[in-house]
Amino acid sequence: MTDYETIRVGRTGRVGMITLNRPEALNALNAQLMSEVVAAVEDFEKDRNIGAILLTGSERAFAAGADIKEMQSKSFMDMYLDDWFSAWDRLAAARKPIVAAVAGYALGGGCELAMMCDVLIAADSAKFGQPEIKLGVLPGIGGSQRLTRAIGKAKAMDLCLTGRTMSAEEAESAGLVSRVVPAIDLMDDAIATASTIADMSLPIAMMVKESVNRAFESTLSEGVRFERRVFHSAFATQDQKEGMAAFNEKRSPNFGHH
Ligand code: CO8
Repeated sequence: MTDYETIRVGRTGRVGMITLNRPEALNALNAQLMSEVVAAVEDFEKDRNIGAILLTGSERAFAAGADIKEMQSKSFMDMYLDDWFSAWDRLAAARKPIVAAVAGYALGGGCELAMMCDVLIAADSAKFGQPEIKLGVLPGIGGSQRLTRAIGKAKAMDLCLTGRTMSAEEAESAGLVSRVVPAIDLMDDAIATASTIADMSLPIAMMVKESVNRAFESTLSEGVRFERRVFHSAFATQDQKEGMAAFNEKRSPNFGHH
């Protein structure tokens, strides 16, 4: 397995695990961490024995944002020519489901990273926010778009314009997170959730992710049409035959992921 310096990578069953690991900087996202996370995700994407990815940080911080020390002295052309942080788009484009397990700070790029994932499980200690405005910048890896789609304009404006943080409880009632669990249960819950997804048929789970995401990128009628075509194509898989046979035979399905 590749040697990484800013993340830890492992697997449990069919779940690929990525843990952000820059404790000295509250997991601030620097360029190295971005390349390592993206490389690890892309390795899991290619691996047929992986059905879902779990991304997490530490108890204190999922990630406290993009690395301010790394960015401070950069010029407009440094950022523009390098298309700084555009590689995160490759994580957002991952086709296998990604579960984010968030404890502590998920601020700025950390909140944006969590929002690129598909199922967001928050510890009751989690704090979300887009405080970039306090640094004289603004969200830069999708926050102004994904947050607004997730929680609506009024709350997104409030968070992005004041830079305040939002508790896990508020984030759940606003629709940002899938569910909140006691901090002590976070990893067990997130692993169980990722394992449940990973044990579903892989092609169908990928189709589900693609179809739900379509809701953000198309009109309702286009999205419904897309879903219908994907639904029809599910009947080309062995897993559809197995899933429906198992139901009718009153047993658990044994998906072969093809
Ligand atoms: N970048 C770099 N270092 C950080 C960051 C960060 N985002 N956050 C924390 N650290 C470092 C601190 O500097 C400190 O290091 P040191 O011990 O060397 O001084 C260490 O982590 C511990 O942090 P604190 O001592 O500050 O810990 P506290 O518990 O007192 O406070 C907070 C925790 C409240 C999370 C505080 O650290 C904080 O406010 N951090 C910054 C949060 C922030 O503003 N995040 C947004 C960053 S900008 C961004 O994310 C833009 C994304 C889009 C980029 C797109 C480019 C195209």
